[in-house]
Order: sequence, then structure tokens, then C-alpha cells
Amino acid sequence: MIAISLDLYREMLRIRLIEEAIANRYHEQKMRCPVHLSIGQEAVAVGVCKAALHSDYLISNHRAHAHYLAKGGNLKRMLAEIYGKRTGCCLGRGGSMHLVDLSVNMYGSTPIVGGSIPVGVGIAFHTLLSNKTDVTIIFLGEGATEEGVFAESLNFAALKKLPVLFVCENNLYSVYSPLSVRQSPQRDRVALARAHGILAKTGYGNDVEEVYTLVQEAFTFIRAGNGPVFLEFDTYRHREHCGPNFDNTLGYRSEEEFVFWEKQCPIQLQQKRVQTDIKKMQEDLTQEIEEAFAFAEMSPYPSFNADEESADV
Ligand SMILES: Cc1ncc(C[n+]2csc(CCOP(=O)(O)OP(=O)(O)O)c2C)c(N)n1
Ligand SMILES: [Mg+2]
Repeated sequence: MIAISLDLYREMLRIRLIEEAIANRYHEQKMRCPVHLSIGQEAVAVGVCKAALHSDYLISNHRAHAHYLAKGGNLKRMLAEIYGKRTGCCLGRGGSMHLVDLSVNMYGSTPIVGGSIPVGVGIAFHTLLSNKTDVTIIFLGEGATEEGVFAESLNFAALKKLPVLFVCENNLYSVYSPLSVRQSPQRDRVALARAHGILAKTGYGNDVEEVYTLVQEAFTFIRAGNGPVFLEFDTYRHREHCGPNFDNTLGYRSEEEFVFWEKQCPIQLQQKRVQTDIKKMQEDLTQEIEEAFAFAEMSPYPSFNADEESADV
């Protein structure tokens, strides 16, 4: 684990610095799409994607930046997409919530809550029919488990023993609604998955090494042809649901709760395990990020003729 510990730390720090830079510049109004930041939740994205292979498929949701970056997505193309530029991974026509990049097998993110779950199951069905062992990773929030399509997807994936890893990021909230006003306290999502015959476990989503280990075990199980796995990770978003600000003064969540989770910061937790020159690492990352923002800002906007552009970029 020691060799990977530093990689896991660096990737989480990188994603944190990128999203903080997005938050800091958002008021400039050059990024004209909503942004859902994963600040606080980096360990899930990084632990999962670092345990995955390049050939594994990824399906995400509205909170997609960390998933895309951890899977090896291109920072310049992501920022250009958020800036609506033609050098973006979707030619500037998708924005933050529609990141697609087939070069890293990121098959898409969509903001319709739960909508991307059956898309991922469909990809896994294709994989099975093609006799391949690639796993499709489907990231979903705990709110998405309230959509009917979640149950249908579990059923079909279990029935066909599809190579799917469901990763549920339980950050306690769907926008401003806590779990307590949305789901019965007896509604155990892991038990729901198990009731479909799916191997299901929970883990602490702010411990990147715990996530990584659980996901490695899940991949071994899935690649052996045993069917899907469902993992639920407890975590917490630090910023508002959508946008760059903090919102702990709004009243839908308490300051005590926020402070509790802030102290459980996944990056600080991992920092205690790695011996490294953090200052130098931060400087290098900051330089990479500055260059990527400059690239995004200097890139041209899309033209009206989409055919020209796909040939061009
Ligand atoms: C079908 C549908 N219903 C409602 C919304 C509005 N909406 C956007 S994000 C979101 C919260 C989803 O919560 P969760 O799945 O837990 O993800 P989180 O935002 O916490 O990461 C909601 C309700 C939507 N986009 N799609
Ligand atoms: Mg949530």
C-alpha cells in the first residue's frame, strides 16, 4: 500500500486544488454552466478509479469532475468544456455536467438523477455479450437510489450477472434535503442490493485506502464472472450543492455537522500516512492548473457548424 499511498494522496490533492481554483474563479462569470463540486468527497473518486483499469468503463452524474479526473481525464479538456470552448472534451457543448471522453472510457455523465444508472448497466451488458471482463463503474448519489430506475438496474444487473460496480456516494443530502426526510430510517440501501442477490458492502468514504482496498476486492469478484457489486461510501460535500460557495449558514445542515466532517477531510487523513514535500507538490500542481486555465480561456468558442469542429479538434 505504501507505494500507492502517495499516488492516492497526490491525486486527491490535485482534484481539490482544481476544484478550489474553479470555485475561486467562478464569480468571473466566464464559466457559464452550473458546477457541482466534490470538495470533501475526493477519496471515493480516487480510491475507486485508481483501483480500476484504463479499459474499465465509467459512468457518472452531475458531480462528475473528480470522477473524470481520477479516471485519467484530461484537465485542459475538462476546463475548456466548463468554459464552453471547442477544445473541451464535448467540444464545449456539454459543460460541467456532461463530461464524455471515450479516450479514458468515460462514457458520460448526465444530470438527470438516476438517469445514468441504466446506461452503465447497458454498457456492462454489451461487455458481457462481447465476452470481455471490463467492469463498468457507475457512480451515483444516495439520492439516486430513490429513483425507480435504480431498482430496475439492480434487478437486471443481478439477473444477467453483469460486470458492474455500483458506487453509491452517501453524502447525506439531496440538494437541501437530508436523508431523514427522504428515506425511512429502515431503508438500508446495502440490504436492498443484497435482496437482489448482489454482493454489497459499506465503507468509510473519506479513507482513500479503505475505498481502494474494498474496490480492489470488488473488481476481483466481478472479473471472475460473479456478477455485480454494490458499495456504499459515507462522505460529505463541503460546499453548496451547486456552486462555489459554502452554505452552512442556510440552516438545512448544522455548523456542528459541517465542522465534524471538515475535520474528517480525506486529504488531511491521507497526509498523515505519506512522507512527502507537500509544498513542492502543491507548487507543481498549481502550475499545471494555471496552465490548464490559460488553455481554456484562450481556446475559441464553438462555431455553429458542429461537423467542422469534430474534424478540427
Ligand atoms: C430526475 C431528477 N430529479 C431531480 C433533479 C434535481 N437534482 C439535481 S441534483 C439532485 C440531488 C441528487 O442527490 P444525490 O443523488 O444524493 O447526489 P449529490 O448531489 O448528493 O451528489 C437533485 C434532486 C434532477 N436533476 N433529476
Ligand atoms: Mg447525496
